[in-house]
Amino acid sequence: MLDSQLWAEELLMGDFSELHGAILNGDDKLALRLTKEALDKGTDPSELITKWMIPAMDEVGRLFEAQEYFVPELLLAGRAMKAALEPLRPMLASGGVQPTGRVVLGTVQGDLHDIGKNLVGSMLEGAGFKVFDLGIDVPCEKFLETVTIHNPDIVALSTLLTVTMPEMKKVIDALSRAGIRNKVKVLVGGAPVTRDYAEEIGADGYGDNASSAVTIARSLLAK
Ligand code: B12
Repeated sequence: MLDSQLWAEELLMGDFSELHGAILNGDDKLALRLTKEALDKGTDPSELITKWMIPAMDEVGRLFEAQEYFVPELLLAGRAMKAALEPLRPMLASGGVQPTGRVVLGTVQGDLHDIGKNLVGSMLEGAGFKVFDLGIDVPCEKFLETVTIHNPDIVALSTLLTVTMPEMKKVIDALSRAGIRNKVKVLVGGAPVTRDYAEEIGADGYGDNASSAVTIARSLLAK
């Protein structure tokens, strides 16, 4: 391929390594500015998220495991990621379609991670779902109470910590004990969660990213 052709392709795809670096270095102001600039140039929001922003957080996780980063760096990177996602959220959620279903969403008790959950929530909203986001560190009883009040089609549970994975089963068991398990589908996800684990705890669906969350949520509604 000609050099000029390669150059043109690169230009078309955009090089947002500076945004990647801003998140990695926990610079929230720079991350926000670069995201806004990228959007002004007409960059596809999902390309920004999947090709540059999520890989930055993966790299943060790798550095944390390697003990090159510690909790303060995790916090700063998380803050920069959130800042960069802010102008993207309305775009993800602007599907403009009629409500297709109702979802109660939350990060389970003991877990404070919410960046991935928020992305899942925005994508579901973009696909026309009405989302009740209960936030982070949500006790099992709160999920139960909200399901009873809002009568959703789906309860979507997120966790990033291995130690809080059993909380997902606790929610499913509580729904069963309350006699409402057959009224609602349970969708689970988050980095340590696997399809096998989802099956093992009796969840109805599992997704490993925000767009698969939408596909699976739609297929659960069709069942
Ligand atoms: C940022 C971060 C933090 C921030 C969180 C800020 C925030 N507001 O969320 C802070 C600093 C608070 C934090 C704290 C801790 N963290 Co932390 N953190 C991370 C980090 C670097 C990035 C997470 C992230 O945002 N990823 C980007 C998003 C977009 O991806 P995601 O969350 O995986 O979500 C996607 C999918 O999983 C999926 N998904 C997510 N939820 C759902 C739900 C459904 C229903 C579906 C279908 C899909 C789905 O779709 C999402 C979008 O594509 C990860 C490393 C990593 N690479 O994951 C460690 C990581 C998760 N943290 C870790 C640890 C150990 C901790 C601490 C215990 C550290 C400490 N010693 O204090 C504490 C725990 C605090 C607590 N009680 O929760 C470990 C967990 C290890 C484990 N398996 O248990 C990790 C993996 C780092 C590591 N490699 O060791 N952390």
